[in-house]
Amino acid sequence: MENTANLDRTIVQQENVNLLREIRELCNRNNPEVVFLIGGPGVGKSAMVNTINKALCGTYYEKAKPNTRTFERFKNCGIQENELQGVQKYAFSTCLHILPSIIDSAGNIDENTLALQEIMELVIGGFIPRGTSLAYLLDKQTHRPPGFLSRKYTTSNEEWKVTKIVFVVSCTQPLPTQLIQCLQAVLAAYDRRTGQARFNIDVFVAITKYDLVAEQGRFSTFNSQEQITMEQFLEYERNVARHFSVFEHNRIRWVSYVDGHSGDNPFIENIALKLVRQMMHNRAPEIAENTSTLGEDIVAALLFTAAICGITWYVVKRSLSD
Ligand SMILES: Nc1nc2c(ncn2[C@@H]2O[C@H](COP(=O)(O)OP(=O)(O)OP(=O)(O)O)[C@@H](O)[C@H]2O)c(=O)[nH]1
Ligand SMILES: [Mg+2]
Repeated sequence: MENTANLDRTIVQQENVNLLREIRELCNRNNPEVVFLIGGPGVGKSAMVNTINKALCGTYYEKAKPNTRTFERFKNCGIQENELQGVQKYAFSTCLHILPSIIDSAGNIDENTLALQEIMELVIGGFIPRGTSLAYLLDKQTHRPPGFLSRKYTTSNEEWKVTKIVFVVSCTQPLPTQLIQCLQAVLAAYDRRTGQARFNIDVFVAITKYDLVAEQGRFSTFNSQEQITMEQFLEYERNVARHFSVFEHNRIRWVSYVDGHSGDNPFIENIALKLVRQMMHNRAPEIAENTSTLGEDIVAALLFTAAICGITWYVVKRSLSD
């Protein structure tokens, strides 16, 4: 039994080396992806940042702190070059700047309001400076007409425009259905002039704390009070599928490094590396932008004709008076 477990571990370790190699190959591009973690309080967003950081740099650091209250940015998964160890050092020392950047946010309560939609839009557009408190933004919107923050934050940082979203839910907490609708409303927005979608963003759902599922048999569970059964987990997964129209491969069963897990765990890192690989795949190309509508084309043609007539009239008039 123990031999089988060791064999499994060795196979996964080897697979992780291959994943690191694949991720390095995916670094052959110009700009890093920007991944925005959205979810309710305490679902494990910050633990996820730290786990990705560990899987990609080789050592565990608590980069993202618990009880997040602000919007925090982790450039290149929060890794500094001098932190890279072993295989990871070999893989990424020359392409660290292409690894995805991650935005960790304060947990959102389960609501779908215009105020929250505006905040999400601004974060996605790269308008909210790092370190800005979510409570501050919500407070600013109180008693003010919608659009106040859009007038306050007018400068977008290209480097922080979101390209991928991971909606983080915990299998031990109720699904935040209002928050899901809030995000869906934001992503459904389109340019009223051109009819084109405003955002071209892939959405993934990470179901965290999979280690708390009693029968999963791969991860040790330290907190038996919070445990759920596999049947409950599968029902949760079906519920996620009902509320998100994401394909199965965009749903991830996630486990993070937390206090209970000591030492390296190749199974945890396997999940993290697969997510990073998915994050680094190219998005579907944007439809070529055609900003002019038929009405605008007609107006442009009329203006052009008027200008030609004006010039001709001026030339004729001058030649007659000469
Ligand atoms: N068992 C288990 N616990 C986890 C996992 N991920 C996070 N936790 C625990 O869940 C709690 C909340 O984790 P955080 O990462 O701080 O959650 P968060 O979503 O960032 O929370 P806020 O910043 O408050 O919104 C902590 O006690 C973590 O140790 C996991 O995969 N398994
Ligand atoms: Mg947090």
